[in-house]
Amino acid sequence: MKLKKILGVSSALCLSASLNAGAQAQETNQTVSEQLKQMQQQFEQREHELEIRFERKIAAQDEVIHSLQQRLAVMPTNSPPAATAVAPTRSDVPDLIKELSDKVAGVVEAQKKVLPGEFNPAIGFVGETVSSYHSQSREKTGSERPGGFDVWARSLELNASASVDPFAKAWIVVNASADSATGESAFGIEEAALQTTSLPGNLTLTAGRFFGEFGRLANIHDHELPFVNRPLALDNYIGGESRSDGAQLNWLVPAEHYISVTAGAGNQFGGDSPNPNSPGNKREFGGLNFWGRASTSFDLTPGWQLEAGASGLWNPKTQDRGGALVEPDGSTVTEKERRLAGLDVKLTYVPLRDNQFKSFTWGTEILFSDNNFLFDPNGIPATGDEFRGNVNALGLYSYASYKWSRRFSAGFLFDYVQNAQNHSDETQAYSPFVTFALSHWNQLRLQYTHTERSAISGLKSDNAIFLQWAWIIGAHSHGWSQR
Ligand SMILES: [Ca+2]
Repeated sequence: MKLKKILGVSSALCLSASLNAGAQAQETNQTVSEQLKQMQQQFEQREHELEIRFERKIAAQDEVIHSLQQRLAVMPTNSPPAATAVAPTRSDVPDLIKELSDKVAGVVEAQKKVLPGEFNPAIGFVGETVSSYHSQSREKTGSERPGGFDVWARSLELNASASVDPFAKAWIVVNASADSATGESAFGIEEAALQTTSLPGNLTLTAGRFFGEFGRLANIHDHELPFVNRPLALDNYIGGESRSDGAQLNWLVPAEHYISVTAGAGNQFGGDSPNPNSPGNKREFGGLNFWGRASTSFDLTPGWQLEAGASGLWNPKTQDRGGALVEPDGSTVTEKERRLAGLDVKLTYVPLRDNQFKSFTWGTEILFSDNNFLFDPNGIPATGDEFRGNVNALGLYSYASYKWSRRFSAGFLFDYVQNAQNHSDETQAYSPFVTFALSHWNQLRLQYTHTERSAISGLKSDNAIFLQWAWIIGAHSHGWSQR
């Protein structure tokens, strides 16, 4: 049974992780206080810089005001004393007054605006190219990219973010991906959302187009993944990134321990292709997607941290997400209700000292899909042979990654997924990878992936090698943090 193999791999990863955890048990309290001290120092330094800048500005303005005052003080001595109460007799006085009032207006205007680019958002660009070799052709792997040698500008991403006002911030991410035939890259809006910053009760509302919170890696962009490709279970059950047009409310539970609870609703959940949500002629309330997540984290020792979460997604009345899928025997499967649950865990080791040079991550997510489908054995609608039924399917991914120097890290990813439409169709993949960070903004990754597919899928097993190169210019709000 394949499940046995999966559990073996997962528990081996877990065992080695917990052995390391015991060894690091002494460092914890010291680490937290050092981190806090560091944060406080950074904050104070920033505050100090701002103070200096502000003081310089004020000093410059004071100088201008002082010189204007001096000129004003000189003016009455040139005029007869009686003239001060009546209209000025000298012909150039009105001109001088106008000049002075213009200068004062200029100073007032300058005080209103501190920096010329103050209202510009922080802008950044990410370029990502994936070069690969696949041993099988596209029709045998089911991929959108060709087999053999390929170079793909997978992600060309422009992002901008700024404060809207004291109560909200906003960001936008537009992304293009090169077409395999034409090489053309058309920009599409991946995210454009507003997030409150000052709601009472530890609440944060996000609205617009954004990546909804589900599990650990569904809501991050491709180039931020800790390995080259999105886990198979996320691609199959969510449909790539967890994009939605809607709203999401987060509540940071006011307890000493970190507990975060999120709930959201939106018109879709998952990328637009290849999983478009058909809106139908008149969408019911149940035609929307509803999702939620609760997560928490624990400090096992000063260096070791455990994060755990549970997520759920429900689309009570799916029209036909992804359209009617035609099986090899001519029958069709149409999704009518979508139900997905997930459990995730991440164990990280980040030492208090030398944390730029050394770290360890073990992450696992298990997904349970239980969708309701309309099955049509003869593939011809409304002939009376159609019936409804549920399909249970299980998917998971588990990876461990170790960083041993500022630039190098390496890891292993295991993937397993049962097709959401047919759980007898199983796929497994094994991917060792090495990451070389030239700098924080420039990163190379080499990965080998062996994929095993069931005969029932009509696809073949294959071997592939990937070289991923990603770089960032300008601001980047969602950087390469430890995932
Ligand atoms: Ca039929």
